[in-house]
Amino acid sequence: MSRIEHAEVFVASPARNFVTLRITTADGVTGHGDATLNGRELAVASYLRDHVVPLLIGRDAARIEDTWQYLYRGAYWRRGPVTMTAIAAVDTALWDIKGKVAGLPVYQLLGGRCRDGVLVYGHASGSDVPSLLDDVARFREAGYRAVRAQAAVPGVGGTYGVRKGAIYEPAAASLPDEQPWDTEAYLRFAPTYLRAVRERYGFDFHLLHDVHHRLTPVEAARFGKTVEEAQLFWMEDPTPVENQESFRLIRQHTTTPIAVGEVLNSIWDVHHLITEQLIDYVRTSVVHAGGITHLRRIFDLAALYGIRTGSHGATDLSPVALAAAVHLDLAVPNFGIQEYMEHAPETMEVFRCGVTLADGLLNPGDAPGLGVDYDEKLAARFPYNPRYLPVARRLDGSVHDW
Ligand code: EZ4
Ligand code: CO
Repeated sequence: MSRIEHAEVFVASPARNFVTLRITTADGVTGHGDATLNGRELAVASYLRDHVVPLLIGRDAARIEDTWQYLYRGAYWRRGPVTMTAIAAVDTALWDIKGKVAGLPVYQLLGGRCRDGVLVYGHASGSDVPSLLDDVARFREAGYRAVRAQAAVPGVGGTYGVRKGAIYEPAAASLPDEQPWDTEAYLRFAPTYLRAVRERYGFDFHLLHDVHHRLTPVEAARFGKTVEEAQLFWMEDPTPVENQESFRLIRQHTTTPIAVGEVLNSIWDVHHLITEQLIDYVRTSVVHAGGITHLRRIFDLAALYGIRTGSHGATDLSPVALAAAVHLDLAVPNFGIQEYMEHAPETMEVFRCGVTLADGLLNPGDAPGLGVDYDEKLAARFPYNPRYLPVARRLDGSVHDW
């Protein structure tokens, strides 16, 4: 038996903030887990340092499921992004350790490969339609088989998903940026650029779009219907997800596939969406939905209903979360697609990660465990940098979903 000897929480900002858990066993084996919750990082760091690490010391590192149950049920207070991200970090680190102890990559422990590689989509965006079209071409030339398209709504500043520099980063190093939102302008404009992408480049690649919770159910139904001719792979988060039943209305009006789940944290948060077949892709992630153990449980439930996976994978999920996602994506039968954004060079220097991209597919490599190392000495040169995600306001000044 290999006992957990210590566990450390690192908070650093190599290009952006990441919270990373490292667990070390008495035999000197280390495992890493991502614990990053964008804009609320220190809450998870404290949950781990102050409440979870003392429970880990002396535990058998091999008992992954038992540790998950102990942390989940043992807290009494359940679910929610802070709790589930903290449990996820422990779970991911223990899978990493189990792989290293076995001398096997984690996907082998999960049942082995179901596919040759993990299909990803890249994020094309533009400040107008011509620049979006150029960006789509850039991804196609780089070998991507699937591209998400987002463009700034004319006359409305701050539309979700438009990259300013080389790396997309919506969180501001200040109080939250307040961005205006005009639903009617978006509903008029977004279908025109999705159509323009298809007119220019045809249909032999997957096209995706993220609505980012901005519409009401009936607006989302209208949007889905309007864009049917663009044959989207999915429209993502068409409406806020708290009311799972509201997706039935969207479903009744359009065949545009629906993807939901990046802000959800547990199987109970998606269970109605799945069992009522109200969505097509479940977007819960390793880091925000309880780790590999719990995400596998969600994916298995989804498989019963013909729903495929499409995990969240923006740059605020660290390379540890990306590697864990790729191992799981490789091993589940109902994999759909994986979101992928390139990390900044500073991030990749701190997290040395074996995941590679070729021909639009990711592969995790065959190193034992997750295949990611964390250089804490280098990380210490990038201190935590408090940042907030933006807040959206309607034209009348009232708060909207960002
Ligand atoms: O806005 O991860 O599909 N991807 C997304 C992301 C989220 C960020 C929030 O931290 O919606 O870009
Ligand atoms: Co999204």
